[in-house]
Amino acid sequence: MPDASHSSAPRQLDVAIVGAGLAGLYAIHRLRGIGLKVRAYEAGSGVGGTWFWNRYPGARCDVESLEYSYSFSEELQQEWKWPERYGTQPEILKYINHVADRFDLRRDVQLDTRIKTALFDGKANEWILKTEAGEEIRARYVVMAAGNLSTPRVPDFKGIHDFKGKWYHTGLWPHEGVDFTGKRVGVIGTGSSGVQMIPIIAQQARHLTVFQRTANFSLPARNEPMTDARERPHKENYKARRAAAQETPFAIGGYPKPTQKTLEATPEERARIYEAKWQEGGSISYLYSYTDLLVSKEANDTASEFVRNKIRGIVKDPKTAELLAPNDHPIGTKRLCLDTNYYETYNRPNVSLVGVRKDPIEEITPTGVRLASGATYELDALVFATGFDAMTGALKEIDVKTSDGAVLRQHWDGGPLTYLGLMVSGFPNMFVVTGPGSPGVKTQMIASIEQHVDWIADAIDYLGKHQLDRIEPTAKAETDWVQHVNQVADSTLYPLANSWYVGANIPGKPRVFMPYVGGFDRYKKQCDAVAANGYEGFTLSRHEAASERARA
Ligand code: N01
Repeated sequence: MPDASHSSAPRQLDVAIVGAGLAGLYAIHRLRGIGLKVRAYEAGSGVGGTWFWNRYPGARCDVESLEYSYSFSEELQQEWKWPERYGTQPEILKYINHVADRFDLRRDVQLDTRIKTALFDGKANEWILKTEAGEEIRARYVVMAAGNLSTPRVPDFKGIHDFKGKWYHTGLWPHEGVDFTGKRVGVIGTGSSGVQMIPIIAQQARHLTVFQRTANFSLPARNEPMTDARERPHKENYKARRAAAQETPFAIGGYPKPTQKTLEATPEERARIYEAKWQEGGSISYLYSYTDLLVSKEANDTASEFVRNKIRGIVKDPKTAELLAPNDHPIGTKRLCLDTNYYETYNRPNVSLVGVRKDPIEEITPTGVRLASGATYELDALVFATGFDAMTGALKEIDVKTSDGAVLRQHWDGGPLTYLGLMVSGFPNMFVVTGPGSPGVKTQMIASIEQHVDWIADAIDYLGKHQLDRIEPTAKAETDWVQHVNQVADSTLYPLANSWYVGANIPGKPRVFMPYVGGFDRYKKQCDAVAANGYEGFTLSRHEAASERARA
């Protein structure tokens, strides 16, 4: 059972971890392994982070289950049986709970505990965290494992609180589930969450109205029960496959690297390749068709148009098909969705699509939705698949400060600044897992989590072995890294899309490209080189208070 005791005396730790999702749990395991006293603080009433909260119908990972899992234990990866090609939310949550039990992680997890403030006391050289309930925790280091898509966002629609029916957000889904049988349901948002949920809700609802601002590209997932033919060769070579995945940009193995430029192939060859990938299912394979799909607009147009034509072929009503065919961003520059019967769903008589780009939602009325044109839609239930305050939301919700007067919200006022996505200048001993400036969200997330946490654990271990106790990036290293992250993004097509990668879904959020899109392989080499060169770009020091404590 988790220890949920809330003591009144400050708790003293080596490392306080914020969050007990996939990142926080691995951090407990890894940091404990080097002899540190650690504890993770989790706002939810269970472990699992994203997979604890996102329980909407059809929630499933779009990275294959044999890839989307921890690699740190060969026994674990051999023993765990994934029932399907892609893991469902309940299955992934079951796996995470299994890991928590198997590695005895729960005794260092405190559930139902939201961290509200984090203050670095420079004199004492320690972080002081305070929980919502007023508990105080002191720790030499803090690891922010609070997630990138963990701050759900419902747009500030007028009238929302007067809606008489029930409304839901995908990221805060009721644990008991929701039965939409016989109801008139509205879904706002057609990102990955909406695309997964819409076909399932359509099967239950009397009528489903989808409000779409931006049409998104989606490819068939081609999910199926796990076959021996898929599982056996993978498990026979698990270690080698994991190592090979680390040599790829997305940290996902099994797809041969492209060698040819798009326009070097004939139109017939391209059509054949795209069709094969469409039939195979999965997004990485499609984006790996040619070397330049994410850097050349002309090249990308061919892959985008192939999918648009597929949509036109599937959706029977030509007007609906055209509305669903994305035309404002190159394929892959917003998160490429994977679906099961998404476009087919619009052929159902009980489903209608409403474009709200030209005619935006004006207000939520007590009985439904009203658009700027005055058009109204009567609804019994409303679902917001409207996304998250991505990448910076969770850290900005915590009041992070130092005794020198640094305030994280101010430091990040113009967009997030980090060195390697791992640390922030002016905030010593605070590590971030898969944060802005890291490739995390553009990769198989668990691979990035393991790489980040391993790097952090090695850094803390290095400090201890060299009688040091403070690490902080220099302002120059941070500036140079942010510049590099932007330059790399600008050399691709990514910035052309209004995505959450640039904060476009949050009105007023500074438009800054947040993830590092240079690839996991390149990033890992850079992190390894920095460490091998004595933590280049970081200032490492021994603090006086610590020296005094040691002498006492
Ligand atoms: O959120 P999103 P999500 N009026 O931000 C629309 C991961 N994930 O929860 O594009 C009308 O992508 C918004 O429109 P627009 C994955 O990384 C993974 O779906 O801003 N519409 C958009 O259509 C993913 O990328 C998996 O114009 C409004 C939608 O809401 C990330 O989570 C599954 C609006 C939000 O889409 C987030 O996905 C699920 C407004 N005022 C999620 N405001 C898998 O692994 C927003 N929208 C499969």
